[in-house]
Amino acid sequence: MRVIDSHTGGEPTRVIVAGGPDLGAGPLPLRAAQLQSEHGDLCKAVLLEPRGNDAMVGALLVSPSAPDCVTGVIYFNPIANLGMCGHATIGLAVTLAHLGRIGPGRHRFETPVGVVEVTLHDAHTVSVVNVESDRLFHAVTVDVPGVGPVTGDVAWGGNWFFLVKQSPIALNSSNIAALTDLTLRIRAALDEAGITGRNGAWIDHIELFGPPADPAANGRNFVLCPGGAYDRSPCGTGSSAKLACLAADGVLAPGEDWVQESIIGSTYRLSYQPGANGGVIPTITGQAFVTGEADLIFDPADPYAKGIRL
Ligand code: PYC
Repeated sequence: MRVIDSHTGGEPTRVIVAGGPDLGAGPLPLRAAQLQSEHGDLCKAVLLEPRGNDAMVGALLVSPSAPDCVTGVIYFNPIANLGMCGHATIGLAVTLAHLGRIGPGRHRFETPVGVVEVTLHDAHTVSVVNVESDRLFHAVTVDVPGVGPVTGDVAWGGNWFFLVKQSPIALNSSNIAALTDLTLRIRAALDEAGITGRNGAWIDHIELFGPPADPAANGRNFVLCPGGAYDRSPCGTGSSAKLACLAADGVLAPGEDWVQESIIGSTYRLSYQPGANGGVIPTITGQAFVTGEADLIFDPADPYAKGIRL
């Protein structure tokens, strides 16, 4: 299997460019479900240690069903598929440019949750116009064992998020273990209380906000990803959910910029336009860098060929 690795604001992406499973040519959401149900072990083997790490997001390139798209793509993490993934879309654009498959300008990628438009500004800088994002619930309070009541919004940005405006723990890198513990507890409390996204969807990402370290930014975040890793980048879909909340609160106007800083200090420049269904159409601009090209080997004699799963 041929892969190209990159990082976007520190968050890794592994694009499978050859040797991935053949999912045929049906509707993309069905092919994504098939990837998870029939090739889940392979997805884990691609991403987990010893080949990768649990922060890594995989991107399987597939034929698009929409004729004007350069590619279809299914994003996955070590436990499941992602609907969309902002950092991985920026990484994918830079990877396709590295391969000479796209040049500067606008391109469309088809994801299982809709088509996203990508503008490659230069070898590293990419803007992504994401799927329409919206806030489903405002100011939901959950009782978090060992912590107390925590209030946040439930919003969609291509994945489901619970967004807490004021993190009870300072957002600095020395607190990453404590922030991970807190967000895992919040997610368990949401599960326990039966709070979900639309149609019972699991809220698998938890996002905490606080003041930025750099005064040029508008805010800092910490994002828990589904497998328990934290996002090194400001999280493209989480930033989209944040824009939906800022718009719903009347805090940010259409076209106005918002600079979102991650827990490691990397940034995205964000803005939105009103969506057709009452939400927002986010634009996320960030930078990615290719870090490697590799042929992955899955040796049947290797006791950890399927990845280390503890
Ligand atoms: O950038 O959307 C994102 C993302 C989701 C999970 C990790 N990164």
